[in-house]
Amino acid sequence: MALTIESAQNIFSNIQVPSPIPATIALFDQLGVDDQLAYLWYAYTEMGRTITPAALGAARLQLAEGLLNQIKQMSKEEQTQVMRELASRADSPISRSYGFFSVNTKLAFWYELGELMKQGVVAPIPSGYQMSPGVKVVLEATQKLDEGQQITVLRNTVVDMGFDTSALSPSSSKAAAEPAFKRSTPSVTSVKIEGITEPAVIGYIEAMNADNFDAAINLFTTDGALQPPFQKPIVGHEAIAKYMREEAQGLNIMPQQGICDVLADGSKQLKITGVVQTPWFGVTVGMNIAWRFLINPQGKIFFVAIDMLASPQELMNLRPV
Ligand code: 45D
Repeated sequence: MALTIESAQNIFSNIQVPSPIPATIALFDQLGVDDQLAYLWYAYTEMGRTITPAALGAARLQLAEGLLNQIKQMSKEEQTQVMRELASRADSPISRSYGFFSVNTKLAFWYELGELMKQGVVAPIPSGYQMSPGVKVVLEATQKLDEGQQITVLRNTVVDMGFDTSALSPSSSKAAAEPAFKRSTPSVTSVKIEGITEPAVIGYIEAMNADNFDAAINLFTTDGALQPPFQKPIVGHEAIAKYMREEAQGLNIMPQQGICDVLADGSKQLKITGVVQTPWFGVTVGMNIAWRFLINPQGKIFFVAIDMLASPQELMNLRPV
């Protein structure tokens, strides 16, 4: 029987617990634009976890510098207007430029803007702003999340901002080369996963921890797919490699335990849980993650889904009870 991505997406789905992250973002999406900006300011400044600026690097800041310099020269009212354009995904020059940024450049841009707000160079909240009750609802929902979930909400709201450039022809965008993320902590080298010996999986984790994406890609079938949290599968070596260069640099991946089911045709389904750290927050925030692998009879990765766990208890619950 040929493997299909549709069927692979459903492996181990009998035990998946819905993540509270999309529900929190849905609440955020219902807020007005000024409330969204205020929410992000409170959520970011009161989260108690700070970004590791060393992770950014000068090369990445350079990509956002043009926009940041324009904003610095504006009046407070104009600055507020730009932020409203970004949050409402308006079609304006700055919102378009932002829309072409990679995920990490978007985060670097907001990190810098946040620093300028703390210095008083940029207005954090529009003058005369009155908070609506909805902001409190979203903040309270956010406080109930664990830290890894909180930074994922922040990340996803920032990624969704700006004009949606996905339908614009790639030739109109000058996709800048993705700068390297400096690792703030040494990468995890010896990988041991309780219950798992599958070479493709061990090799995948080791390669990802070394930012060796070529080695990771070579473990996939040519039609293989990787499904990031809350996203559609990314199919084929080239697309997966591009995604990894943009979004998987500098991760510390620490799988803990897993299960492996061997099917009649020799293919294998594995579920592994563990903790991942992003270079943005270093060792201070651990995200609880599951990987669901489908390995073909030849030992190649046909599919891997990366899921955010709903709770730390899920790290242990590998089988239905
Ligand atoms: O609007 O095996 C202000 C894959 C106010 C690859 C602000 C993976 C105004 C394969 C505060 C200034 C990658 C899928 C805004 C594994 C305002 C694989 C600023 C998983 C917006 C394991 C806000 C990786 C700011 C994972 C500065 C799960 C917000 C990685 C900054 C997850 C937020 C990484 C930041 C995450 C969030 C990173 C920096 C969740 C970073 C989050």
